[in-house]
Amino acid sequence: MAEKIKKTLSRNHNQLKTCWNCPAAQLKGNVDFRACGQGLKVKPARGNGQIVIECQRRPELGLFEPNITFDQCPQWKKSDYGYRLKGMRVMILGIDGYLGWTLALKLGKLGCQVSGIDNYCRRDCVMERGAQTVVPIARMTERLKAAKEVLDVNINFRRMDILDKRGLKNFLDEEKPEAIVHYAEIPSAPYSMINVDYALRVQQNNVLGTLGLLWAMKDTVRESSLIKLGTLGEYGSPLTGRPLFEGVFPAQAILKWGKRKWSLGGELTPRDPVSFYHVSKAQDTFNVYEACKYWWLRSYDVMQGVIYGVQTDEVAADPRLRTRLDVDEWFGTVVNRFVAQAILGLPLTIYGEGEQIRGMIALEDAMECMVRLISSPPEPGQYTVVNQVSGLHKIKDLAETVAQVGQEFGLKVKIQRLENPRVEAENHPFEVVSHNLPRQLGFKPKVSLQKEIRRMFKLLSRKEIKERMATKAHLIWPKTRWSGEKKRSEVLEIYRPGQKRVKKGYQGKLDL
Ligand code: USQ
Repeated sequence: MAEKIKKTLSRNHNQLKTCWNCPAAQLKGNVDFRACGQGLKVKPARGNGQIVIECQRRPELGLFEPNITFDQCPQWKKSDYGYRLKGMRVMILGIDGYLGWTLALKLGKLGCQVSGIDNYCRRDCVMERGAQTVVPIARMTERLKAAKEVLDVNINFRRMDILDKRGLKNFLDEEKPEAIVHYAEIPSAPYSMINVDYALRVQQNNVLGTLGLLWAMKDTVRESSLIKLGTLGEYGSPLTGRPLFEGVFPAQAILKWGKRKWSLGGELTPRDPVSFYHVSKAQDTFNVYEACKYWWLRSYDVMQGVIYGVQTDEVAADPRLRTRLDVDEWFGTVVNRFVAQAILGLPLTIYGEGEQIRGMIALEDAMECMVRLISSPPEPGQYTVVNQVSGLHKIKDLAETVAQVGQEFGLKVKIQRLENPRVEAENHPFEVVSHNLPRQLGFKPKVSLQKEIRRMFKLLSRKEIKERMATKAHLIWPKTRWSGEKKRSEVLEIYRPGQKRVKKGYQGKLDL
Protein backbone atom coordinates (compact mmCIF):
# COMPACT_ATOMS: atom_id res chain seq x y z
CA MET A 1 0.00 0.00 0.00
CA ALA A 2 2.75 2.44 1.06
CA GLU A 3 4.59 1.58 -2.16
CA LYS A 4 1.45 2.32 -4.16
CA ILE A 5 1.03 5.75 -2.51
CA LYS A 6 4.68 6.58 -3.20
CA LYS A 7 4.30 5.55 -6.83
CA THR A 8 1.15 7.67 -7.21
CA LEU A 9 2.95 10.65 -5.66
CA SER A 10 5.89 10.20 -7.91
CA ARG A 11 3.64 10.00 -10.99
CA ASN A 12 1.40 12.91 -10.03
CA HIS A 13 3.74 15.43 -8.46
CA ASN A 14 3.35 17.95 -11.31
CA GLN A 15 -0.29 17.36 -12.20
CA LEU A 16 -1.40 20.77 -10.92
CA LYS A 17 1.23 22.74 -12.80
CA THR A 18 -0.34 24.89 -15.48
CA CYS A 19 0.39 26.56 -18.80
CA TRP A 20 2.66 28.86 -16.77
CA ASN A 21 5.11 25.99 -16.66
CA CYS A 22 4.48 24.68 -20.15
CA PRO A 23 7.14 25.46 -22.76
CA ALA A 24 4.43 25.31 -25.44
CA ALA A 25 2.70 28.36 -23.95
CA GLN A 26 3.76 31.67 -25.42
CA LEU A 27 2.95 34.70 -23.28
CA LYS A 28 0.94 37.25 -25.21
CA GLY A 29 -0.13 39.75 -22.60
CA ASN A 30 1.70 42.13 -20.28
CA VAL A 31 3.21 40.47 -17.28
CA ASP A 32 4.26 43.29 -15.06
CA PHE A 33 3.23 42.28 -11.62
CA ARG A 34 6.58 41.69 -9.96
CA ALA A 35 7.54 44.59 -7.81
CA CYS A 36 11.21 43.82 -8.28
CA GLY A 37 11.91 45.37 -11.66
CA GLN A 38 11.48 42.03 -13.33
CA GLY A 39 8.37 42.83 -15.38
CA LEU A 40 8.23 41.17 -18.80
CA LYS A 41 7.18 43.59 -21.49
CA VAL A 42 5.18 41.77 -24.12
CA LYS A 43 2.63 43.47 -26.30
CA PRO A 44 -0.82 43.46 -24.68
CA ALA A 45 -2.80 40.99 -26.73
CA ARG A 46 -6.23 42.39 -26.03
CA GLY A 47 -5.25 45.94 -25.33
CA ASN A 48 -6.05 45.55 -21.62
CA GLY A 49 -2.79 44.14 -20.28
CA GLN A 50 -4.44 40.84 -19.40
CA ILE A 51 -2.17 37.82 -19.09
CA VAL A 52 -2.99 35.49 -21.96
CA ILE A 53 -1.10 32.86 -23.85
CA GLU A 54 -1.09 31.12 -27.16
CA CYS A 55 -0.41 27.39 -27.17
CA GLN A 56 2.18 26.59 -29.81
CA ARG A 57 0.99 23.00 -29.89
CA ARG A 58 -2.68 23.95 -30.21
CA PRO A 59 -2.83 27.34 -31.97
CA GLU A 60 -6.46 26.65 -32.94
CA LEU A 61 -7.42 27.51 -29.34
CA GLY A 62 -6.50 31.15 -29.94
CA LEU A 63 -5.63 33.29 -26.91
CA PHE A 64 -6.63 32.10 -23.47
CA GLU A 65 -5.70 32.39 -19.81
CA PRO A 66 -2.82 30.20 -18.70
CA ASN A 67 -4.74 28.12 -16.20
CA ILE A 68 -5.06 24.64 -17.74
CA THR A 69 -3.41 22.08 -15.49
CA PHE A 70 -1.16 19.33 -16.83
CA ASP A 71 -3.69 16.66 -15.90
CA GLN A 72 -6.36 18.49 -17.92
CA CYS A 73 -4.23 19.08 -21.01
CA PRO A 74 -4.20 16.37 -23.71
CA GLN A 75 -0.58 17.29 -24.55
CA TRP A 76 0.62 16.15 -21.13
CA LYS A 77 0.62 12.41 -20.39
CA LYS A 78 1.07 10.60 -17.11
CA SER A 79 4.36 8.72 -16.82
CA ASP A 80 6.54 7.20 -14.11
CA TYR A 81 8.26 10.59 -13.85
CA GLY A 82 5.14 12.69 -13.44
CA TYR A 83 3.23 14.25 -16.35
CA ARG A 84 5.34 14.73 -19.48
CA LEU A 85 4.71 16.54 -22.77
CA LYS A 86 3.91 14.07 -25.57
CA GLY A 87 6.93 13.64 -27.84
CA MET A 88 8.70 16.42 -25.94
CA ARG A 89 11.49 17.98 -27.98
CA VAL A 90 14.70 17.92 -25.97
CA MET A 91 18.08 19.15 -27.16
CA ILE A 92 21.20 17.88 -25.42
CA LEU A 93 24.32 19.99 -25.73
CA GLY A 94 27.32 17.69 -25.29
CA ILE A 95 25.39 14.63 -26.42
CA ASP A 96 28.49 12.52 -27.03
CA GLY A 97 29.72 12.64 -23.41
CA TYR A 98 29.41 10.34 -20.40
CA LEU A 99 26.12 11.88 -19.31
CA GLY A 100 24.86 13.30 -22.60
CA TRP A 101 24.81 10.01 -24.46
CA THR A 102 23.26 8.14 -21.56
CA LEU A 103 20.50 10.72 -21.21
CA ALA A 104 19.83 10.83 -24.96
CA LEU A 105 19.07 7.10 -25.02
CA LYS A 106 16.91 7.27 -21.93
CA LEU A 107 14.85 10.19 -23.21
CA GLY A 108 14.54 8.62 -26.65
CA LYS A 109 13.26 5.41 -25.11
CA LEU A 110 10.69 7.41 -23.15
CA GLY A 111 9.34 8.86 -26.38
CA CYS A 112 11.03 12.27 -26.45
CA GLN A 113 12.25 13.73 -29.74
CA VAL A 114 15.94 14.04 -29.03
CA SER A 115 18.42 16.26 -30.82
CA GLY A 116 21.92 17.22 -29.82
CA ILE A 117 25.23 18.80 -30.64
CA ASP A 118 28.79 17.84 -29.82
CA ASN A 119 32.22 18.78 -31.14
CA TYR A 120 33.85 15.63 -29.70
CA CYS A 121 35.74 17.85 -27.29
CA ARG A 122 35.70 15.21 -24.54
CA ARG A 123 37.12 12.56 -26.85
CA ASP A 124 39.82 15.02 -27.95
CA CYS A 125 40.75 16.26 -24.46
CA VAL A 126 41.18 12.70 -23.18
CA MET A 127 43.09 11.58 -26.27
CA GLU A 128 45.43 14.59 -26.15
CA ARG A 129 46.49 13.54 -22.66
CA GLY A 130 47.29 10.07 -24.04
CA ALA A 131 44.40 8.50 -22.14
CA GLN A 132 41.26 6.72 -23.32
CA THR A 133 37.83 5.71 -22.11
CA VAL A 134 38.21 2.31 -20.46
CA VAL A 135 34.82 1.19 -21.71
CA PRO A 136 35.17 1.25 -25.50
CA ILE A 137 32.65 3.50 -27.21
CA ALA A 138 31.50 3.53 -30.80
CA ARG A 139 31.88 6.46 -33.22
CA MET A 140 28.87 8.76 -33.33
CA THR A 141 27.58 7.45 -36.66
CA GLU A 142 27.61 3.91 -35.30
CA ARG A 143 26.02 5.03 -32.02
CA LEU A 144 23.16 6.67 -33.87
CA LYS A 145 22.64 3.60 -36.05
CA ALA A 146 22.64 1.28 -33.03
CA ALA A 147 20.19 3.53 -31.16
CA LYS A 148 17.79 3.14 -34.07
CA GLU A 149 18.35 -0.59 -34.51
CA VAL A 150 18.35 -1.66 -30.88
CA LEU A 151 16.08 0.86 -29.15
CA ASP A 152 14.14 2.33 -32.07
CA VAL A 153 15.40 5.76 -31.03
CA ASN A 154 16.07 8.47 -33.62
CA ILE A 155 18.45 11.21 -32.63
CA ASN A 156 18.99 14.33 -34.68
CA PHE A 157 22.70 14.93 -34.18
CA ARG A 158 24.73 17.84 -35.46
CA ARG A 159 28.48 18.10 -35.05
CA MET A 160 28.95 21.55 -33.63
CA ASP A 161 30.99 23.57 -31.16
CA ILE A 162 28.87 25.34 -28.57
CA LEU A 163 30.94 28.45 -29.31
CA ASP A 164 29.60 28.47 -32.89
CA LYS A 165 27.04 31.17 -32.21
CA ARG A 166 25.36 31.22 -35.58
CA GLY A 167 25.24 27.42 -35.94
CA LEU A 168 23.73 27.03 -32.49
CA LYS A 169 21.10 29.67 -33.10
CA ASN A 170 20.10 28.12 -36.40
CA PHE A 171 19.84 24.64 -34.90
CA LEU A 172 17.73 25.92 -31.99
CA ASP A 173 15.50 27.70 -34.46
CA GLU A 174 15.07 24.56 -36.55
CA GLU A 175 14.49 22.16 -33.67
CA LYS A 176 12.57 24.48 -31.33
CA PRO A 177 13.45 22.34 -28.30
CA GLU A 178 11.04 22.51 -25.37
CA ALA A 179 13.87 21.67 -22.99
CA ILE A 180 17.62 22.12 -23.37
CA VAL A 181 20.08 20.11 -21.33
CA HIS A 182 23.46 21.80 -21.13
CA TYR A 183 26.28 19.28 -20.66
CA ALA A 184 28.65 20.85 -23.21
CA GLU A 185 31.39 21.66 -20.74
CA ILE A 186 34.87 20.41 -19.98
CA PRO A 187 34.17 18.67 -16.67
CA SER A 188 37.50 18.29 -14.93
CA ALA A 189 39.13 20.05 -12.02
CA PRO A 190 42.65 18.59 -12.52
CA TYR A 191 42.53 19.27 -16.28
CA SER A 192 41.88 22.95 -15.57
CA MET A 193 44.92 23.07 -13.28
CA ILE A 194 47.56 21.61 -15.65
CA ASN A 195 48.82 24.99 -16.88
CA VAL A 196 47.56 28.33 -18.15
CA ASP A 197 46.51 26.94 -21.54
CA TYR A 198 44.27 24.32 -19.96
CA ALA A 199 42.80 26.79 -17.48
CA LEU A 200 41.99 29.15 -20.35
CA ARG A 201 40.55 26.39 -22.48
CA VAL A 202 38.23 25.20 -19.70
CA GLN A 203 37.01 28.66 -18.79
CA GLN A 204 36.64 29.76 -22.40
CA ASN A 205 34.64 26.69 -23.38
CA ASN A 206 32.49 26.61 -20.27
CA VAL A 207 31.87 30.27 -19.49
CA LEU A 208 31.64 31.64 -23.02
CA GLY A 209 29.73 28.60 -24.24
CA THR A 210 27.06 29.05 -21.59
CA LEU A 211 26.83 32.80 -22.11
CA GLY A 212 26.44 32.37 -25.88
CA LEU A 213 23.77 29.74 -25.31
CA LEU A 214 21.77 32.11 -23.11
CA TRP A 215 21.77 34.82 -25.79
CA ALA A 216 20.81 32.26 -28.45
CA MET A 217 17.92 31.02 -26.28
CA LYS A 218 16.69 34.57 -25.75
CA ASP A 219 16.58 35.12 -29.48
CA THR A 220 15.06 31.78 -30.50
CA VAL A 221 13.42 29.64 -27.83
CA ARG A 222 12.61 31.80 -24.78
CA GLU A 223 9.98 29.39 -23.54
CA SER A 224 12.28 26.39 -23.50
CA SER A 225 13.58 25.39 -20.08
CA LEU A 226 17.30 25.19 -19.54
CA ILE A 227 18.59 22.35 -17.40
CA LYS A 228 22.16 23.31 -16.81
CA LEU A 229 24.74 21.17 -15.06
CA GLY A 230 26.55 22.86 -12.23
CA THR A 231 28.37 21.13 -9.40
CA LEU A 232 28.22 20.86 -5.62
CA GLY A 233 31.88 21.91 -5.75
CA GLU A 234 30.73 25.46 -6.53
CA TYR A 235 29.81 25.86 -2.88
CA GLY A 236 33.07 24.46 -1.51
CA SER A 237 32.92 22.99 1.97
CA PRO A 238 32.36 25.87 4.44
CA LEU A 239 34.42 25.31 7.57
CA THR A 240 31.71 26.98 9.65
CA GLY A 241 29.45 24.02 8.93
CA ARG A 242 26.86 26.25 7.24
CA PRO A 243 24.58 23.92 5.29
CA LEU A 244 24.82 23.93 1.51
CA PHE A 245 21.35 25.23 0.71
CA GLU A 246 19.96 24.89 -2.77
CA GLY A 247 21.43 27.99 -4.36
CA VAL A 248 19.64 30.56 -2.22
CA PHE A 249 19.15 31.04 1.50
CA PRO A 250 15.84 29.80 2.91
CA ALA A 251 13.20 32.38 3.88
CA GLN A 252 14.00 32.16 7.60
CA ALA A 253 17.76 32.76 7.29
CA ILE A 254 18.98 35.82 9.22
CA LEU A 255 22.27 37.69 9.09
CA LYS A 256 23.21 39.20 12.45
CA TRP A 257 25.94 41.78 12.71
CA GLY A 258 26.46 43.77 15.87
CA LYS A 259 23.02 44.78 17.02
CA ARG A 260 21.49 44.65 13.56
CA LYS A 261 19.71 41.84 11.73
CA TRP A 262 18.74 41.28 8.11
CA SER A 263 16.78 38.57 6.35
CA LEU A 264 18.89 36.62 3.87
CA GLY A 265 15.89 34.75 2.46
CA GLY A 266 16.07 34.35 -1.30
CA GLU A 267 19.62 35.74 -1.65
CA LEU A 268 22.19 33.67 -3.48
CA THR A 269 24.39 31.73 -1.08
CA PRO A 270 28.17 32.24 -1.22
CA ARG A 271 30.20 30.23 -3.72
CA ASP A 272 33.69 29.03 -2.87
CA PRO A 273 34.85 26.92 -5.81
CA VAL A 274 37.77 24.52 -5.49
CA SER A 275 39.55 24.70 -8.89
CA PHE A 276 39.55 26.87 -12.02
CA TYR A 277 37.07 24.37 -13.46
CA HIS A 278 34.73 24.82 -10.51
CA VAL A 279 35.14 28.60 -10.91
CA SER A 280 33.87 28.29 -14.48
CA LYS A 281 30.77 26.54 -13.16
CA ALA A 282 30.17 29.24 -10.56
CA GLN A 283 30.46 31.89 -13.27
CA ASP A 284 27.90 29.96 -15.36
CA THR A 285 25.57 29.99 -12.38
CA PHE A 286 25.64 33.78 -12.23
CA ASN A 287 25.13 34.11 -15.97
CA VAL A 288 22.13 31.79 -15.97
CA TYR A 289 20.65 33.53 -12.92
CA GLU A 290 20.97 36.92 -14.62
CA ALA A 291 19.47 35.67 -17.89
CA CYS A 292 16.41 34.41 -16.04
CA LYS A 293 16.09 37.85 -14.47
CA TYR A 294 16.68 39.97 -17.59
CA TRP A 295 14.92 37.88 -20.22
CA TRP A 296 12.56 35.64 -18.29
CA LEU A 297 14.37 32.54 -19.36
CA ARG A 298 13.67 29.63 -17.02
CA SER A 299 16.21 27.26 -15.61
CA TYR A 300 16.96 24.43 -13.26
CA ASP A 301 20.57 24.68 -12.21
CA VAL A 302 21.72 21.24 -11.14
CA MET A 303 24.42 21.12 -8.46
CA GLN A 304 25.47 17.56 -9.05
CA GLY A 305 27.51 15.50 -6.66
CA VAL A 306 30.43 13.41 -7.88
CA ILE A 307 29.01 10.92 -10.30
CA TYR A 308 29.98 7.27 -10.61
CA GLY A 309 28.91 4.18 -12.49
CA VAL A 310 28.37 2.63 -15.87
CA GLN A 311 24.85 1.32 -15.94
CA THR A 312 21.46 2.22 -17.30
CA ASP A 313 19.16 -0.19 -19.11
CA GLU A 314 19.72 1.64 -22.38
CA VAL A 315 23.53 1.81 -22.44
CA ALA A 316 23.71 -1.84 -21.39
CA ALA A 317 21.43 -2.92 -24.24
CA ASP A 318 24.25 -3.27 -26.78
CA PRO A 319 28.05 -2.79 -26.71
CA ARG A 320 27.69 -0.04 -29.34
CA LEU A 321 25.44 1.90 -26.97
CA ARG A 322 27.86 1.96 -24.03
CA THR A 323 28.80 5.30 -22.55
CA ARG A 324 32.39 6.29 -21.86
CA LEU A 325 34.16 5.81 -18.54
CA ASP A 326 37.38 7.59 -17.68
CA VAL A 327 39.75 6.75 -14.87
CA ASP A 328 42.85 8.78 -15.72
CA GLU A 329 44.05 11.45 -13.30
CA TRP A 330 42.24 14.24 -15.19
CA PHE A 331 38.84 12.86 -16.17
CA GLY A 332 38.36 9.96 -13.75
CA THR A 333 36.19 10.70 -10.74
CA VAL A 334 37.02 9.09 -7.45
CA VAL A 335 34.84 5.94 -7.32
CA ASN A 336 35.40 5.12 -10.99
CA ARG A 337 39.14 5.40 -10.39
CA PHE A 338 39.09 3.24 -7.25
CA VAL A 339 37.29 0.41 -9.04
CA ALA A 340 39.77 0.49 -11.93
CA GLN A 341 42.70 0.52 -9.50
CA ALA A 342 41.29 -2.45 -7.58
CA ILE A 343 40.93 -4.48 -10.77
CA LEU A 344 44.44 -3.58 -11.92
CA GLY A 345 45.91 -4.59 -8.54
CA LEU A 346 46.98 -1.01 -7.74
CA PRO A 347 46.47 0.38 -4.24
CA LEU A 348 43.56 2.84 -4.15
CA THR A 349 44.79 6.45 -4.19
CA ILE A 350 43.30 8.47 -1.35
CA TYR A 351 44.43 12.09 -1.56
CA GLY A 352 45.62 13.48 1.78
CA GLU A 353 43.75 12.50 4.93
CA GLY A 354 40.82 11.05 3.01
CA GLU A 355 38.52 12.70 5.54
CA GLN A 356 37.09 14.88 2.76
CA ILE A 357 33.33 14.42 2.46
CA ARG A 358 31.65 14.55 -0.93
CA GLY A 359 28.09 14.24 -2.22
CA MET A 360 27.79 11.36 -4.66
CA ILE A 361 25.23 10.00 -7.08
CA ALA A 362 25.11 6.95 -9.36
CA LEU A 363 24.76 7.45 -13.11
CA GLU A 364 21.33 5.81 -13.22
CA ASP A 365 19.95 7.96 -10.41
CA ALA A 366 21.37 11.12 -11.96
CA MET A 367 19.54 10.28 -15.19
CA GLU A 368 16.30 9.76 -13.24
CA CYS A 369 16.68 13.25 -11.78
CA MET A 370 17.27 14.74 -15.20
CA VAL A 371 14.11 13.19 -16.65
CA ARG A 372 12.11 14.60 -13.75
CA LEU A 373 13.57 18.07 -14.22
CA ILE A 374 12.87 18.00 -17.95
CA SER A 375 9.31 16.82 -17.33
CA SER A 376 8.48 19.53 -14.84
CA PRO A 377 9.58 22.86 -16.34
CA PRO A 378 9.98 26.00 -14.23
CA GLU A 379 7.85 29.08 -14.90
CA PRO A 380 9.08 31.96 -17.06
CA GLY A 381 11.73 33.86 -15.12
CA GLN A 382 12.17 31.07 -12.56
CA TYR A 383 15.70 30.11 -11.60
CA THR A 384 15.80 27.14 -9.26
CA VAL A 385 18.82 25.27 -7.99
CA VAL A 386 18.60 21.58 -7.16
CA ASN A 387 21.31 19.79 -5.20
CA GLN A 388 21.45 16.45 -7.00
CA VAL A 389 22.96 13.95 -4.64
CA SER A 390 21.95 10.61 -3.17
CA GLY A 391 24.52 10.09 -0.42
CA LEU A 392 27.46 11.72 1.39
CA HIS A 393 30.66 9.79 1.85
CA LYS A 394 34.15 10.26 3.18
CA ILE A 395 36.77 9.42 0.57
CA LYS A 396 38.33 6.98 3.03
CA ASP A 397 35.03 5.14 3.44
CA LEU A 398 34.59 4.98 -0.33
CA ALA A 399 37.95 3.22 -0.54
CA GLU A 400 36.83 0.71 2.12
CA THR A 401 33.56 0.04 0.24
CA VAL A 402 35.33 -0.48 -3.09
CA ALA A 403 37.81 -2.80 -1.37
CA GLN A 404 35.01 -4.83 0.23
CA VAL A 405 33.15 -5.27 -3.04
CA GLY A 406 36.48 -6.10 -4.69
CA GLN A 407 36.86 -8.97 -2.22
CA GLU A 408 33.58 -10.44 -3.52
CA PHE A 409 35.34 -10.61 -6.88
CA GLY A 410 38.33 -12.39 -5.35
CA LEU A 411 40.57 -9.32 -5.27
CA LYS A 412 42.96 -8.42 -2.45
CA VAL A 413 42.74 -4.66 -2.47
CA LYS A 414 45.21 -2.30 -0.79
CA ILE A 415 44.65 1.32 0.06
CA GLN A 416 47.23 4.10 0.05
CA ARG A 417 47.22 7.69 1.14
CA LEU A 418 49.10 10.10 -1.12
CA GLU A 419 50.22 13.68 -0.67
CA ASN A 420 47.17 15.64 -1.75
CA PRO A 421 47.86 17.19 -5.16
CA ARG A 422 44.92 19.55 -4.60
CA VAL A 423 44.38 22.50 -2.31
CA GLU A 424 41.24 21.47 -0.45
CA ALA A 425 40.06 21.07 3.13
CA GLU A 426 40.72 17.52 4.31
CA ASN A 427 38.76 17.78 7.55
CA HIS A 428 35.56 19.70 7.33
CA PRO A 429 31.89 19.62 8.28
CA PHE A 430 29.52 19.01 5.37
CA GLU A 431 25.78 19.36 5.37
CA VAL A 432 23.88 19.26 2.11
CA VAL A 433 20.26 20.30 1.80
CA SER A 434 18.56 18.49 -1.03
CA HIS A 435 14.83 19.13 -0.79
CA ASN A 436 13.77 20.08 -4.30
CA LEU A 437 14.31 16.78 -6.11
CA PRO A 438 12.74 14.45 -3.51
CA ARG A 439 10.03 16.80 -2.23
CA GLN A 440 8.98 18.75 -5.33
CA LEU A 441 9.88 16.37 -8.13
CA GLY A 442 9.26 12.93 -6.62
CA PHE A 443 12.85 11.66 -6.93
CA LYS A 444 13.88 8.67 -4.85
CA PRO A 445 17.35 7.17 -5.32
CA LYS A 446 17.23 3.56 -6.49
CA VAL A 447 20.87 2.58 -6.74
CA SER A 448 23.01 2.02 -3.66
CA LEU A 449 26.74 2.67 -3.72
CA GLN A 450 27.47 -1.04 -3.34
CA LYS A 451 25.11 -2.03 -6.12
CA GLU A 452 26.68 0.31 -8.66
CA ILE A 453 30.21 -0.59 -7.58
CA ARG A 454 29.32 -4.25 -8.11
CA ARG A 455 28.07 -3.50 -11.61
CA MET A 456 31.29 -1.65 -12.34
CA PHE A 457 33.43 -4.55 -11.14
CA LYS A 458 31.43 -6.85 -13.40
CA LEU A 459 31.92 -4.76 -16.50
CA LEU A 460 35.50 -3.60 -15.93
CA SER A 461 36.74 -7.08 -14.98
CA ARG A 462 36.01 -8.34 -18.49
CA LYS A 463 39.26 -9.47 -20.07
CA GLU A 464 39.25 -7.00 -22.96
CA ILE A 465 38.46 -4.03 -20.72
CA LYS A 466 41.00 -5.02 -18.09
CA GLU A 467 43.67 -5.27 -20.79
CA ARG A 468 42.63 -1.92 -22.18
CA MET A 469 42.90 -0.34 -18.71
CA ALA A 470 46.31 -1.90 -18.13
CA THR A 471 47.79 -0.17 -21.20
CA LYS A 472 47.00 3.23 -19.66
CA ALA A 473 47.61 2.37 -16.00
CA HIS A 474 50.51 4.87 -15.86
CA LEU A 475 48.01 7.73 -16.36
CA ILE A 476 46.13 6.99 -13.15
CA TRP A 477 48.71 8.34 -10.69
CA PRO A 478 48.17 12.07 -9.94
CA LYS A 479 50.91 14.41 -11.20
CA THR A 480 48.92 17.62 -11.63
CA ARG A 481 49.19 19.79 -8.56
CA TRP A 482 47.18 22.86 -7.70
CA SER A 483 50.51 24.55 -6.87
CA GLY A 484 51.45 24.42 -10.56
CA GLU A 485 54.40 22.04 -9.96
CA LYS A 486 54.59 18.86 -12.01
CA LYS A 487 55.47 16.21 -9.49
CA ARG A 488 54.23 12.75 -8.58
CA SER A 489 52.45 12.73 -5.27
CA GLU A 490 54.45 10.80 -2.66
CA VAL A 491 52.94 7.85 -0.81
CA LEU A 492 52.16 8.71 2.83
CA GLU A 493 51.02 5.27 3.94
CA ILE A 494 49.71 1.95 2.60
CA TYR A 495 47.22 -0.24 4.48
CA ARG A 496 44.77 -3.08 4.07
CA PRO A 497 41.00 -2.41 4.19
CA GLY A 498 39.58 -2.72 7.68
CA GLN A 499 43.07 -2.39 9.18
CA LYS A 500 42.79 1.22 10.24
CA ARG A 501 40.36 2.58 12.72
CA VAL A 502 38.36 4.96 10.55
CA LYS A 503 38.49 8.28 12.33
CA LYS A 504 35.09 9.51 13.46
CA GLY A 505 34.64 13.30 13.54
CA TYR A 506 32.45 14.99 11.00
CA GLN A 507 30.27 12.48 9.20
CA GLY A 508 28.35 14.77 6.88
CA LYS A 509 24.60 15.23 6.87
CA LEU A 510 22.26 14.92 3.95
CA ASP A 511 19.01 16.75 4.59
CA LEU A 512 16.49 15.28 2.16
N1 USQ B 1 40.14 11.97 -4.76
C1 USQ B 1 40.95 11.05 -4.13
N2 USQ B 1 41.57 10.13 -4.90
C2 USQ B 1 41.45 10.07 -6.25
C3 USQ B 1 40.61 11.01 -6.88
C4 USQ B 1 39.98 11.96 -6.09
O1 USQ B 1 41.10 11.05 -2.91
O2 USQ B 1 42.06 9.21 -6.87
C5 USQ B 1 39.41 12.96 -3.94
C6 USQ B 1 39.68 14.41 -4.29
O3 USQ B 1 40.78 14.92 -3.62
C7 USQ B 1 38.36 15.08 -3.93
C8 USQ B 1 37.33 13.99 -4.12
O4 USQ B 1 38.03 12.76 -4.18
O5 USQ B 1 38.39 15.44 -2.58
C9 USQ B 1 36.50 14.13 -5.36
O6 USQ B 1 37.34 14.22 -6.49
P1 USQ B 1 36.84 13.83 -7.95
O7 USQ B 1 38.00 13.94 -8.87
O8 USQ B 1 36.09 12.57 -7.93
O9 USQ B 1 35.76 14.96 -8.24
P2 USQ B 1 35.97 16.56 -8.39
O10 USQ B 1 37.27 16.91 -8.97
O11 USQ B 1 35.63 17.16 -7.09
O12 USQ B 1 34.90 16.96 -9.49
C10 USQ B 1 34.10 15.99 -10.04
C11 USQ B 1 33.84 16.22 -11.51
C12 USQ B 1 32.93 17.37 -11.69
C13 USQ B 1 31.74 17.23 -10.80
C14 USQ B 1 32.19 17.13 -9.38
C15 USQ B 1 31.12 17.05 -8.36
O13 USQ B 1 35.03 16.43 -12.21
O14 USQ B 1 32.51 17.43 -13.02
O15 USQ B 1 30.91 18.29 -10.98
O16 USQ B 1 32.93 15.95 -9.33
S1 USQ B 1 31.61 17.85 -6.85
O17 USQ B 1 32.90 17.36 -6.43
O18 USQ B 1 30.61 17.55 -5.89
O19 USQ B 1 31.72 19.22 -7.16
